[in-house]
Amino acid sequence: MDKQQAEGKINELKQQLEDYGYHYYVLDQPKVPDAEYDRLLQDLVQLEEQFPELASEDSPTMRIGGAPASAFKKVAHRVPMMSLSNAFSADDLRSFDRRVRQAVGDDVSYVCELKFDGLAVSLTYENGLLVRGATRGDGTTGEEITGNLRTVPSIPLRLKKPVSIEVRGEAYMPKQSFEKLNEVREEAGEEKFANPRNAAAGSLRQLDPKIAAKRNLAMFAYSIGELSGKTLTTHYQGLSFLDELGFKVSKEATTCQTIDEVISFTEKWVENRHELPYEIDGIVIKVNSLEQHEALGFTAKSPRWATAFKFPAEEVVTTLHDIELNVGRTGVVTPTAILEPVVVAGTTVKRASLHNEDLIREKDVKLGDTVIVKKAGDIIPEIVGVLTEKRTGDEIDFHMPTECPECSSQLDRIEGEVALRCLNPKCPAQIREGLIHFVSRNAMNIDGLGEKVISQLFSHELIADVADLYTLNRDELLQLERMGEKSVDNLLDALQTSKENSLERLLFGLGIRFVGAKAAKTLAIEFDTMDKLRQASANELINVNEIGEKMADSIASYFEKPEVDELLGKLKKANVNMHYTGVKPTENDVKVNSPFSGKTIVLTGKLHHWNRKEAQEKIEALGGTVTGSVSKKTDLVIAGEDAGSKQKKAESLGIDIWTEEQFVQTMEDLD
Ligand code: 1X8
Repeated sequence: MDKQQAEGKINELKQQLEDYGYHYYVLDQPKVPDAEYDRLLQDLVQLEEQFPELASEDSPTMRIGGAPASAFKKVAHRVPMMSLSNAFSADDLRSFDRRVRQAVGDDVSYVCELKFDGLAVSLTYENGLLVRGATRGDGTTGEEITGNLRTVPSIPLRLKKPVSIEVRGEAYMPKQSFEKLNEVREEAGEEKFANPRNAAAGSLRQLDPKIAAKRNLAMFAYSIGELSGKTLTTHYQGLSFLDELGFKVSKEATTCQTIDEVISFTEKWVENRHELPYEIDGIVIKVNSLEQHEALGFTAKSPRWATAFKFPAEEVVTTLHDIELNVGRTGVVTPTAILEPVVVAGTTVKRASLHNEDLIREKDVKLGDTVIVKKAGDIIPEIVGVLTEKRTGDEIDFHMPTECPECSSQLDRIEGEVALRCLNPKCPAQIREGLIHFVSRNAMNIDGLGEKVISQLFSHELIADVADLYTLNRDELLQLERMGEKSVDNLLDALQTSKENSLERLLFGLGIRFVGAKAAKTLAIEFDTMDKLRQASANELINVNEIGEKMADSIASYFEKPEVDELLGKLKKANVNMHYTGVKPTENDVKVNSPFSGKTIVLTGKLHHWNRKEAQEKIEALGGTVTGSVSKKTDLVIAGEDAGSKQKKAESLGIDIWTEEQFVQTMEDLD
C-alpha cells in the first residue's frame, strides 16, 4: 500500500471506528460485535505504525493511551469553573426561587439535572477537534490531562460539527466498573479506592494514559463555557446542542415551570438514585433563560442562576452484634460497631464508627441493640441512636478495656482527651498501622503493599520498621501467601521508585503526630532537606506560616528520640531521598490563583476572627487591594457586625457582600 492509499484507508477506519464507538458508548446501541471493533482498531494501529506521519490526535488509537506525560501542565480557565451554592431542603429551594424572581420577575422556568459525583472537566475544541482537556482544579486554574481524557470513549475526539467550543462535564466511573476495579486491586494487594469519584479522579491523575484507558471511564456533558459563532437562548438548547455535537448528555434533564415541580423532581431522585448505574450526589437546578443568567450574574463563588440540591444522609435500622477494638497508629483505641449487614446509601454496611466510650455512654448503646445507622456520601457510617423500645432485656452493657487489646499494656486517658491510648511505643498494632500509613497513597505511595501484605511481612518478622521495607529481597517476598514472581517484581520496582519521592511524602509517612500531608509539604518547602528540618528548634518551627505550637513541639520532640535518629540513618543508607524535589510556589502563584486577586475590597463593621489589619494583610497576600470607601470600582464588601452605611451603599450599587463567616470560610478553603 502506498502512502496515498494508506491515508484513504486510515480516514475510512477512523470514521468507522468513531461511529461504532459513538453508538456503543454514547447511544448505548452497539452497531457491531466487540470483536469487529477490535479487529478494525488493530488494522488502524498497524497502518499508523507503518505510516507514523499519518497518525493524528483525533485517531481512535489515541483511546488506547498515547505517550505518558512527565508532569501535568497548569491551564488557566478563560471562563472560571465555579462551584454551586447548596440547598439542603425544600425550604432552601423555595428561597432560591424567591431570590431569582426578585431579580428577574415571575417569568422563570428551570432545568433540573442530575448532579454526577465524579471529577469536573473542561474540554476545548477548535474547529471540531479536541485540543485540550483539563481538570477543574480550583476553578481558576486546572491541570491539563488531555492524553487521559482522549482515552475516555464517550468523549468525542472530533465533533459532528466543526465548531470551536469549550464544554464542561463530569468524568465518572460507573458503579459496576468501580466494584470490579476494587476487587482486582484487593487481589493484587493494592489499596482500594474509597468510592467511584476517587477512582475516577485517581485514574485521570495518572501520568500514563494507558492506565486511564483501562479504567472504563465515561463523561456526561452538562454545560458550555465558551462558544463562537452560534447564539443560544436557553440552557436546555445548550444541552440539545451538546447532544447534536456527539456528547453523552443525560436523558434525565427536565424543564420545570414552577418550584413545586422542581421539588417533586428532587423527591423522585431521593427515592430512585440508587437504581442508576453511576453515583449522583444531588440535583442541579438552573434557570433556563440565558438572558436571565446575565441579569442574575455571580457572587464571588457561584452563579446566582443555579443551585445544587444535596441529598440528605440516609438512615437505616439494623442490629449491633458486637463492638470490636482497634489500635491505631498513634495508640488510640477506637471501638467499631459490628453490624448485621444492611444496604445504605447504595453500599452494604457491616461496620460503623463509635468514636469513643463517652459516645457509647451518651447514646446508651448496648450489645444486641437495634440501632439507627446513618451514611452520607463517602462519609464513614455512623450510629446515630438506639431504638430502646425494641429492647428485650438481653442486651449487654459494653465497657472499654483497661489494657491494650493488642499488647496488654495499661491504657491511658490523656488529660483533655476522650480517647484511650496505648502508650507502649513497641505495641505491635501501632507499628503495623504505622507501616500501613507509610506506604499509603498520600505518603510514600507504594503500590502492591496493601494491609494484608504488610501484616504478613510484620508477623513473619521480615520488617520491624519502615526502613526494613527497603532491604526486603525477592526470596523473602516469594515466601508470602499469594505473592507470585510478577507481584514481587512489581513490588520491588515500586519500592525502588518510592526512594525518589520528594521529602514531604517521607515526612508525612513517618507519622509524626499532628503532621498531616499539607503541613508536611509546607515543612518540606520551607526547610528543603530532612537535615535542616531536624536542626530546627520548636521556636523556628512556629515561625513557619501554618505551623502551630502543638505541631512544632511534636516535631521537635520527635527528632530528639534516639530511635528516630537510628531510623533516619537506616533510610539514608537505603538511599531514600531526603530533599524536596517539587517546584517551589512563587508568591505570584498564590496571588494569581486566589479569589481576591485583582479585586478591590472594602472591610466594614466589626470583625471577630481577625482584626482589620490582619484581614487586610491576608487579602493583600492573596493579590487583593483593600480600600476605605465603597464606589463603583469596589468588587466586594466584607461586612462584619453592625456594618452600616458602607454596606447600604454596596447594596444599592449591587456589589457582592460577604459575611465575616463567608470570608473566613473562603480563607480556610484555600488551605
Ligand atoms: C457540577 C455538576 C453539574 C451538573 C452535574 N454534575 C455536577 N457535578 C449539571 O449541571 N448537571 S454543574 C456543576 C457546577 O457548576 N459546579
